[in-house]
Formats: sequence, C-alpha cells, structure tokens
Amino acid sequence: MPHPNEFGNLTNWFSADEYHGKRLKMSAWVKSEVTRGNAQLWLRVDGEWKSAVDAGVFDNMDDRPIQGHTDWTQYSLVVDVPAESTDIVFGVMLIGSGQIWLDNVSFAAVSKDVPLTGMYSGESVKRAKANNLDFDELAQGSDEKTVVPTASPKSTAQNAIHEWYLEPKGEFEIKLDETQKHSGSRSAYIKSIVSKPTQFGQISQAFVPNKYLGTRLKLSAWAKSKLTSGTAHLWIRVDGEWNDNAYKPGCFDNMDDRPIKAETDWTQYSLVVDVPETSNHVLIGCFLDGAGEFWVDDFSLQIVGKECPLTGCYAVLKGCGKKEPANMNFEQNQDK
Ligand SMILES: [Ca+2]
Repeated sequence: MPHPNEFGNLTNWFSADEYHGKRLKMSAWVKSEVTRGNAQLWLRVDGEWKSAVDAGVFDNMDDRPIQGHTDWTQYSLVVDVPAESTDIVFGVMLIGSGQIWLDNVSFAAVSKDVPLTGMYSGESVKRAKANNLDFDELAQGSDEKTVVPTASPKSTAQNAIHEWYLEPKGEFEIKLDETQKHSGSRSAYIKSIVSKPTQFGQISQAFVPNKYLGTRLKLSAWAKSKLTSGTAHLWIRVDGEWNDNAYKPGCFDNMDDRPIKAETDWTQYSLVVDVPETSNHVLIGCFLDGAGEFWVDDFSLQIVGKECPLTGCYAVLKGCGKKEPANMNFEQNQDK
C-alpha cells in the first residue's frame, strides 16, 4: 500500500451463522482504471479469536492486487469460517488513484479441497518473526541466485527470494544481487525494466507480532539507490481489527515524507510504529516507485521505548501531516 492517503473503501457485512464450520468462497467482478496504486477485494471472518491470521480467515489480495486498466474480471477469495465466527465482513478498496467498478458479489460454501487464498492463509504468516532479513539465507535445495523472476509466473517469482513475497508486475526485475551487499553474500535488488513504470516493484513479508504486542517497534534497513526517476521506500504496516480502514495512524510508515531519491550509497533508514495489543500481523518491505535500481539489505526489528518518536506522515492523522481540514468548500483543484 504505497500511498494510502488516497484511499477509498466500500464495506458490507452479514452474519456468519449460515457458514459455520465451512469454507467460504467470495467471488466478485471488478473492472479497473487504476492510474496509481492497487485495487483489492478483501474478506474477513470476525470472531473471538486473538488473531485473524492464526485462524486463516482473512484475505485482502495483498499478494495479488489489481493494478492498471483491466476489463471486467472475476476474482475469488477463499477463507474458513470457524464455528465460533460472528460476522463476515467484506469490501473493496482502492489504495491510490483511479476508478474501480464492482459487481456481482456472491458467496458460496466450497469443499475443503479448494485452497485458501492470499498471503495470510498459509504457514508463512503464522510465523512469530520475520525471516531472512539479511537475504543471505537460501531456501533448501534451491539455486535462487539464478532465478530471474521477470515476467515469470507469480508462483516462481514468489520463490525467488527466500521468505519474501515479490511483486515484479512485469515492469521490474527483482532478485538477489551478489555484487552489491551491505552484509554477508548478497542483497535484495529491484530494477525497473521499462523506462516509465506505472506500478511498483516490491518485496514484502508478514509475520504474527505476538512478542511485540503493546510495544513500539523500530524497523531498520540499509538501502542503496541509483534512481533516474521517482522514489524508493521502506515500509512497515501493523494490521489488526482496524483492517477495513486499511491502516491505523501510528501503525504505518512508508517514508512518503522522506523518500529515497536519485543516487545514494548504503544508508541506514529507520521507521517507528506502535503495535497495539489487538494487532494481527505486521508487514515489512520496500518498493521502488520509479525507474532505476534499488538495493536493500539487513532489515532488523527492535523494541524501543515510547520516548522514541513515531516516524512518518501517517503517525498522527490520516492526510499526511495536515494540521487543518482542507478544501472545505470543494473549490480546490485536485492537481497540486
Ligand atoms: Ca546480506
């Protein structure tokens, strides 16, 4: 979610009673004219459990957002509905700019043979910590350094950097780079392969923040850039029961107020967020929103004291640091 200050969400809900103990598939048709960012359907089963992630009852297409211009396409989200569920909440969100149309939302119980969807359904997000933060660990039996995920199927791309999700979107090459590194043998590398990318090249991973609940958390990472246009960003987002509002002030930073530009040598950046007791999972990552090359290495997470200030323009209030409400008479032009 690169620029959530431009964010729209449509939400609805109904009782989970009819689907207790069943696997539920939501299907919906979406047409998009997204000029920047992502459109994502989402589906969440609410109940008494501590973490939506543990229960495998949440999908928001974080791993497969709708981008650019697409004709009417049917998308499906599959979750489990535990017997103790109370409500099923769903919607569509546009994080960015453009237009989306939604139609024919339907729900059906499906057999357990139908796989759960999304990056919050599998083992990966049941992890209690982030992994391979220095990019020096390779998956067993793999030869990842030879994998070039450009324009390859998503499944291959996702395996290209151990423990990380990759979103090359056909406009970026994302891989490990042994020629540039801050530590060990390699770094993660994002390079645009078109002159004017319309999307983002991103790597991310999620984990369950059990040991961080109630704390203030600092994400640090080292990055190096050779950008010819645009910006590069590290980001961290803490998700919880406020998911249908996409982010909670103080729980999200993407360096929108201090992006990495042009050429920089290895520099350490830090992002500080709060992890409320009701958090479900934490996502960390980085993205290139522009053209050029970007390297990242040595992510680390550290609990800090409350005297350590929150970072970023989403720390306090939606609207990226605005101190006053704006455009109350609707006369201001959207173009800056
Ligand atoms: Ca490294």
